[in-house]
Amino acid sequence: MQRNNVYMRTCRDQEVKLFGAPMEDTVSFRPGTRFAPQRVRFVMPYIEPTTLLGSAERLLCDMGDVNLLRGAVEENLARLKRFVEGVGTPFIMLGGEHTVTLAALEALRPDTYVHVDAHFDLRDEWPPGQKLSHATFLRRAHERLGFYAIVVGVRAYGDEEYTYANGAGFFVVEGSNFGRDAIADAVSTASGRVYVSIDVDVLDPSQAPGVGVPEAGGISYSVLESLVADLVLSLKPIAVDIVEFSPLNDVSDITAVKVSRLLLHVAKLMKCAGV
Ligand SMILES: [Mn+2]
Repeated sequence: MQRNNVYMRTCRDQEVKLFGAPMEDTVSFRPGTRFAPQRVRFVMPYIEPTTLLGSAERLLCDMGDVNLLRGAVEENLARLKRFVEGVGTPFIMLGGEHTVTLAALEALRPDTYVHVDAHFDLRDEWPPGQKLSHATFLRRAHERLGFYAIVVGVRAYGDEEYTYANGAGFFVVEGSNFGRDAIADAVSTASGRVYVSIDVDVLDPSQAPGVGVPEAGGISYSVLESLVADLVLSLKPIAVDIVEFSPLNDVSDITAVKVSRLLLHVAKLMKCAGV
């Protein structure tokens, strides 16, 4: 198992394991996601560890970043998969581009996958001619693993993606004006071991400019906070990831503070859910 030994430490039972997956090898628009774990570590000491469910102080155990290469997609996914197999659930993985989720899914093989994202990431090729990228990873994952998926917040996609999601029987909660009833309906269809992936671009770009592929018209941070609470408390996921934060595109840490707070929120929820 390859790790960055600078941060590696043994985690206590009452802590939630966190590790960075700073992979950025298939970016099609704005670069910078590989710096996300570093920026979150920079911001974290300065924000209060307060969540909707009380303090998350000393709840996270930072295991550092998985040691990756640059531009080696398959090798990096193999390293991430080995790391996930070794680290054991539950954990929170901080990307990196969304492709890192493919490695976690291959390692964990959940029954239900929850995709919170402005995009489906279900292209067959993106850019045209490229089979494996941040915009195709969910299609590759589903072809290989065949899980059931719940998709929340999609608002920017191609027809082929919607068709694939329908054909695969995914539960889709589209757009940004869904209510808690729609989420309750979606959650009621889940079964077995659940994995939750949160792409920060589900937020409106005015609230989260620091992403690789911004799309107008997203949800607010407070909606995301309550959505994630509903998902984690009812589904008790074995692991959660937060991906696509791009510090190079952030302004005044607007996105960095949200990702940091979301991280604390997810850790607290996982503890409260008893996962
Ligand atoms: Mn995505």
